[in-house]
Amino acid sequence: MLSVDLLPEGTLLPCYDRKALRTRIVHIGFGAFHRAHQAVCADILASEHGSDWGYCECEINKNNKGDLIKALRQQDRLYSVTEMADDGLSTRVVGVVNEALCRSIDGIEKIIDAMCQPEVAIISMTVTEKGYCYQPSTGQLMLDHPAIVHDLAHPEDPESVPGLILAAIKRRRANGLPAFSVMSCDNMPENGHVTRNVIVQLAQQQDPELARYIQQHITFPSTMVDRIVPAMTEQAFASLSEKLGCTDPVGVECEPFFQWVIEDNFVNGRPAWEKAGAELVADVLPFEEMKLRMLNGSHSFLAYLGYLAGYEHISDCMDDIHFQQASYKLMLDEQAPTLHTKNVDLTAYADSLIARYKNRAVRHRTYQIATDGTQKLPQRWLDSIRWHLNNGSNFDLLALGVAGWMRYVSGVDEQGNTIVINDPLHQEIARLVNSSRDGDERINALLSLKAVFADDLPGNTRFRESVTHYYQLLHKIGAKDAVKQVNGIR
Ligand code: NAI
Ligand code: CS2
Repeated sequence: MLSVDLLPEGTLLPCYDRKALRTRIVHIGFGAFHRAHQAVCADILASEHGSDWGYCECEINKNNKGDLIKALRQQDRLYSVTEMADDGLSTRVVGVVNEALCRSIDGIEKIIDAMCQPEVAIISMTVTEKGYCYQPSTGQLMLDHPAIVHDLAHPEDPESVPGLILAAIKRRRANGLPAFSVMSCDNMPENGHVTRNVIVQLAQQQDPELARYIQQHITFPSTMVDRIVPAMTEQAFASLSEKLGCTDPVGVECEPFFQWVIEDNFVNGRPAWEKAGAELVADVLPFEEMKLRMLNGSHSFLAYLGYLAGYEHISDCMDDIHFQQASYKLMLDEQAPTLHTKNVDLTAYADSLIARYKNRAVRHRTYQIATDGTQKLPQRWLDSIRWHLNNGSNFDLLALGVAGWMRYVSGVDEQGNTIVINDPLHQEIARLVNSSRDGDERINALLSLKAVFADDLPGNTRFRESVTHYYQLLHKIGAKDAVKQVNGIR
């Protein structure tokens, strides 16, 4: 358990009156990222600027047993965030969690009650791309998603994120309470639009009048969020305990870098995030596109090919000069030209990303980044590939990435070991893989995943030929040499 008295000298402690905090943001998804990003920003505001914006943290997944929330409550809703640089570390104890709820302990009713407290002005979330129950290739709500099917039948007992937010909006409206803003902090392009779409589409199925109310009264600001926060492994917890002098089951480690760009569109007030380093802008899209394609796009490239090559961490990939150069070229030659970003030095941005990837103190596993590929590929790679197909330009590295993903989800690594595929569509993927022979048949089978490749890409000869070429190359010479070869010719 976190014990503030044992923490090393220099640890930043919440030096503000925690009792004065008010729950004004309800956050869904108390994962590693939120703990190290938005909550830290609120903590800086409370300690340095007298902010009273506190959080109610919620875990709504049915299969989440609530260990984390229990641990958080046991340590007076305090937890630590340790920033790790190659040349040292610094820890802060975050104190802005005012309440913490978990469906399996408290029930969904308590969570809806929390969202309907009069002072709540913002609902935010970090629930991974799959939490939105949408089709990644189209952005549309999946009406056949099991959680959505459930929520349509039982709107008062929601299981999905859109269903939960809708239930709270409905109740607030019925009780005459002011509207809130709904802010996604997940890695999706125009994450505000995605969130609005899924909630409005769900409302339309239940009550078109409620859908109209949402469109008129609720805002869905988009955000670009950036900080590398690896999942905490047993090993990471053990090394964190050594650094802290006590255990912290809620603690996280992350890189020092922090960026948050927020569309300034809130109906019921917001914290002065700009005082803690966030940028409030009118249009987030150029920032999101840049980050998703250059950072997340190169991350996914390193994840699939690096995993196949036997590299456990992103920093291990950086030790291979060909992987380092290939990811840099992917950023600048194949992603940068597709962007609408203006007045940003993209070469400097790419340089800074490589420097961040080299940070050995951050143990960011390729396997972690490789999860949920079906939810990530469209916005990280496929929109850029469409751009190149329209412009007649080269996309060899992106095609190698797609081939690497196909090779990876085939479920066996280059040494013949099983790869456990972690993806919401893993059953569908396994069915396609098991019913196809390796080679062209496998490629065709995986390209038939409409949620990923939509209707256009499977029929595009240039795309198919390029992916097939690199898929064969991966089989022939393996990921390490394939990356070396493609890096050499570009
Ligand atoms: P995590 O695994 O620690 O937390 C995931 C959270 O999402 C958990 O609270 C979980 O309960 C919740 N969740 C997952 N599926 C859900 C569903 N279907 N319905 C409701 N809740 C659900 O992961 P982490 O690191 O917190 O990342 C979460 C998301 O944050 C990422 O997917 C990404 O979109 C965004 N992000 C993460 C960064 C990182 O470096 N970890 C950096 C930038 C953005
Ligand atoms: C990563 C991101 O897991 C992934 O897919 O690419 O979580 C990445 O670490 C963050 O977006 C960095 O801000």
